Amino acid sequence: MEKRGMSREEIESLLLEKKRKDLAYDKILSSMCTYPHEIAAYAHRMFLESNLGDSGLFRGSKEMEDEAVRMIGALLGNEHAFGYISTGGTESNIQAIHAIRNRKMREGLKEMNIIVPETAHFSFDKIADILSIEVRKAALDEELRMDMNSLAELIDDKTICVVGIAGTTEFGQIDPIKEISEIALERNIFLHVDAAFGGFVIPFLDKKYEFDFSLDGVSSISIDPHKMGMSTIPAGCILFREESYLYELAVPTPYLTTKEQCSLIGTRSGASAAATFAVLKYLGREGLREIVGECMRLTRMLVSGARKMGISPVIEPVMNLVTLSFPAEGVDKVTNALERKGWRVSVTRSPKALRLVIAPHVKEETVKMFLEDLEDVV
Ligand code: 0PR
Repeated sequence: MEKRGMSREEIESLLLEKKRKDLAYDKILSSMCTYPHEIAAYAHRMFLESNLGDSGLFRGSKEMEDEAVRMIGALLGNEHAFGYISTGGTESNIQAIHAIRNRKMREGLKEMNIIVPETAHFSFDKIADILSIEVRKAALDEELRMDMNSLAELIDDKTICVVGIAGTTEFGQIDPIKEISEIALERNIFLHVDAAFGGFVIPFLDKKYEFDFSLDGVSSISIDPHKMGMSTIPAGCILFREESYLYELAVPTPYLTTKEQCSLIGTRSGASAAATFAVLKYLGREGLREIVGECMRLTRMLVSGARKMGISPVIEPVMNLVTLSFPAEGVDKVTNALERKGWRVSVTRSPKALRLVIAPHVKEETVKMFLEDLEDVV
């Protein structure tokens, strides 16, 4: 830091210079995040100083957080679920496993494991590390969903949790949550559903999937307003069916206005809670349905365009995420050529494929331009 500060004008021009180096979302086809809705940005700015870590000081913000949690719970089949607005899918996943780990630890279990599908997000590798818990990876079926036989083989008396993914990071696939829920109930195992990406999509698809609290075996869900919920970053949400699990996370907070904290983070943004509250109130279910409808229309347009060039998707897209197969080594070549044309795309691990997320910032024009460039490249 310099001894003397700079002028306002100098800072503004510095900021602009940096802003120009950030990419605009326009040609980004690799991101689950998008431009926040205008009303979310407005609410975020209004509550910039609000700290939900000491929520007794920010009662309005706390009310908005509670109401956002209630609205999201209702969307996921249980308006009486318990939880809070987190920093995103990673924190929500950590806290779900943390809660059941604490419960089992208190009951005296020493060694524990959880089972996730091979497609699980890398936040579960962080969980293995932070919580010192074994994370077993179940194989996938042909449609890249968790394979139920593999799951059954991995479960033992030290299994405290099974994780199903509703909207996998790489393929946008939905695990057979109903079947997993039945096993979870039968074996009395906690079931966490990672719907960080899919939570704001699946309820609005034409095809119906059972994945939420309407299934009795589902114990907790993570869902991210800062992905398909059109809120600002950072906004995730963790929900538990039973309040007692949330309180497994409680730490006493002497000298604060509240008696305890259940969040992983101490000082935390009331602004994102306000943004989430505002955008969900503004859009309502119809608004969210329209956004998902348009993303799915463009997803189908992209897939049919690719098919006309003889390129097939790895799986028939379930959500607004497309993975395209190419012959060996083709994926890297295509990716590099697309990047040279200004596109930002990503590549899946196994099977290796070109991955495209049709987030709400992707417009019909964008898809047409992309298809032209793809045709050029192949
Ligand atoms: N669970 C699932 C199913 C996810 O897809 C993600 C993130 C998480 C959990 C973790 O969420 P947070 O990143 O909010 O903690 N999925 C995206 C991904 O890894 C995140 C992302 C978004 C990455 C935009 C890049 C990007 O440009 O692909």
